[in-house]
Amino acid sequence: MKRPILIHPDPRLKKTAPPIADITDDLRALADDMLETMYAAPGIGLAAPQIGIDTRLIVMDCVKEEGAAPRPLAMFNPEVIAESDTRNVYEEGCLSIPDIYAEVERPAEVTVRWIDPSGAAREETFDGLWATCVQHEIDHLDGTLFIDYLKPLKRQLITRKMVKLKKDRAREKA
Ligand code: K1U
Ligand code: ZN
Repeated sequence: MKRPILIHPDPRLKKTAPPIADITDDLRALADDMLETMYAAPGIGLAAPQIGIDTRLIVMDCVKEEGAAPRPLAMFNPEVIAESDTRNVYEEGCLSIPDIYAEVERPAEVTVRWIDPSGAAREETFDGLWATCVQHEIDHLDGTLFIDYLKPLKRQLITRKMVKLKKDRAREKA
């Protein structure tokens, strides 16, 4: 089932989500819903707080090549356990901040540990877009948005745009 995505500003996007104790069938179903929501958006990642769920679950699929097999990942309690000194600048977007893109600098490679839907512990080193995306998604679990890395004036401008977008959307609905 596709879920509605929260738009910034929203207090639920600014919270630190608590860790997951057990991977239940309900959480596996939530991961499936998040992947469906992400692909439909379309996007390359999604974190549970973006659909108003206060838990440490992210999904992503950064396969870009036309015709290549998809690689959906659902990560419970993901954490960065190592990062490279080399850094990468990528123009990021966010499904909670539609149509806004800005350059963000982050470690170029990160090693992430997480629990997969079967309950197994996994570890992998990501680079390129995968590294950018997984850091962006883990940030969501800690209440951080990519605009938090921008200068305050730019962030305020974007926030004002989003307030207007939300008002316009609410008016269209009424
Ligand atoms: O977390 C999110 O809001 C999803 C976000 C992830 C992300 C994008 C770019 C850099 C870092 C993290 C998105 O998916 S925004 C949409 C997007 O980037 C995209 C959409 C369609 C095709 C390709 C990319
Ligand atoms: Zn985002």
